[in-house]
Formats: sequence, structure tokens, C-alpha cells
Amino acid sequence: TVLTALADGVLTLTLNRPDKLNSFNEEMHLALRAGLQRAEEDDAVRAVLLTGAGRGFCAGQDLGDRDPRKGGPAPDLGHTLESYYNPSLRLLRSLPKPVVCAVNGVAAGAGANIAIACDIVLAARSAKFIQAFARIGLVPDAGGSWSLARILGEPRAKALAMTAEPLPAEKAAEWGLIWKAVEDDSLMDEAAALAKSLAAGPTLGLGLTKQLIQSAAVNSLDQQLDMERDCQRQAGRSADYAEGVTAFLEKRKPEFTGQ
Ligand code: LHQ
Repeated sequence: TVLTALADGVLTLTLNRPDKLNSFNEEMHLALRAGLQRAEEDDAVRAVLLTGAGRGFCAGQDLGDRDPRKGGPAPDLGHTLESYYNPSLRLLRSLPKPVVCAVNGVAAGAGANIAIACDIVLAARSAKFIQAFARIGLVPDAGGSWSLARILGEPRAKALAMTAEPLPAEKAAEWGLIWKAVEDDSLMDEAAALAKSLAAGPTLGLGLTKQLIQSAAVNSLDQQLDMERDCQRQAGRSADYAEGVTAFLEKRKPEFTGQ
């Protein structure tokens, strides 16, 4: 349910239930989590590229999995979040390596919010982001209530979440929810090239950069300055820093090892 391929330091994870618009069943949850865990543990992985197979990126939870017409007690969706979505969200955000998301088509519900949680998000011009939750009586999850409010502010976050109105890729870029919208035909080439160039980058420094930027919203300036000091100290001891400066002085391109 998740295709996994490692090339040029990029671990590509392709959500692969295209006939269901890559909506999540248990197997796909576990496969995505396994892919992210591998990205964390395997030194050969220096960037992740997340995308979807077929015409959609991800339609959130597979709603066929819990058909209320079949009766029985109401399912505990809090348990579903804690057991399946939240571990993957935490892995995505804490992974000390860049995660590029190529949103190849519609991203709905938790699918939209998983995309938004990635570090650099490119979307096909035809893609749309839909906070579909309100249509079925749920609330934004997979970090959406946090990221939408933080990135967009309350007015846009509330309107998107309460109306479930589709947000086209270009508008999402205009609003700063994603990095950019690109032509459908060039999405995968562009996203793969970006992931490849990040994978050839100073991985340790990029990982620290990610943590710094993610910490900014909860830190005071003083705390953030302290954190920059500590991260820069660490980056300054890396082989990639020495290589970066050497390459600059020698007027050549650096060859980073990620160390
Ligand atoms: C689907 C789905 C789907 C199953 C398309 N499930 N089959 C967390 C905790 C626990 C539980 C609940 O949820 C959550 C988080 C969530 O993610 S809640 C939000 C769940 N997602 C949605 O509400 C979105 C449902 N899907 C849609 O609204 C539409 O499919 C969108 C707007 C994404 C795309 O519309 P279209 O382009 O018109 O495609 P379609 O609706 O025709 O879908 C194509 C096929 O995919 C279709 O199957 P079929 O056999 O008829 O061809 C759909 O039934 C299936 N599909 N999403 N979430």
C-alpha cells in the first residue's frame, strides 16, 4: 500500500491505493509509519519524497472501513488517531531530514494535513486541499487544527475547516500553506529534483534547521537565540561545514556527506 524506493539518498514513499484515492486503511498506516521509521534509522536516506499514486494524493481515512450502517458501538476515533495518525505525524515532524511532499492531486481530510505537515510542499496546479472533516461531522486532525491556525491565522483556518471548501493549489501557495504550485506535468520532475538536491545537502545542518524553524512558534526570542547558539555549535563541528567552507575558498561545489 506504500511503494518505497531509495535512489540518490532520496527515500520515495508513494501512497498506493489509487482506486480509493489513497485513503488510509490500517495496512497503509503501518506501511507509511515503517517508511518514516526507515528514513529515521537508515543513514543512506538523506531526504524523503512523499507522493500518491494515481489521480489523487490522499483522501484521508478510508470511510468504508467503518460503515455506521453495519451497527455496533460508535468507533473510538481518538484511539484511531493515537494509534495510527499521531505516530506518523510525530515521526514526520521530528525526522532530522528534509521531507518533500509532491501533492499530485486531491488531498482531503487527514490527507491534506499530512501533506501540510511535510517540510517543503509542491502541488500540481490541479490539486486541491479539502478540510473535508466538517462534511462528516468531524474536526480537523492529523495536526491540521494546529498547522492551519498557525500558518493561516484564525479567519482562514476557521473558514476552511468549517466550510470544507476546496482550496486550489495556487491559492494554497498564495496563502503560504505550501511552497509552490507547479504545472501538473512537471510536478514529479521538480519534486524529485528538489528532493535529490536536498539529499546531497548538509543533512545534519538541514535537520537542525528544521527543528529550529519548528520551534520558533513556541519559543521566545531569548529561547530561540539560545537554541540557534546550540544548533550552530553542533553544525560548526560537522564535516559538512568544513567541506562547505573549503569548497567556497577553493571556488568549487561542495561535496557534502551528511555528517
Ligand atoms: C474513498 C475515499 C475515502 C473511502 C474517495 N474512503 N473511499 C481520522 C480518524 C478516524 C476516522 C475518520 O477520519 C479521520 C480523518 C479523516 O481523514 S476524516 C476525512 C475523510 N475523508 C473524506 O471525508 C474525503 C472523502 N472523499 C471525498 O470527499 C472525495 O472522494 C474527494 C473530494 C476526495 C474526491 O472526489 P472525486 O474526485 O469526485 O472522487 P470520488 O469521490 O469519485 O472518489 C474516487 C473513488 O475513491 C470512489 O470510489 P468508487 O468505488 O466509487 O470509484 C470513492 O468512494 C473513493 N474514495 N475518498 N476517504
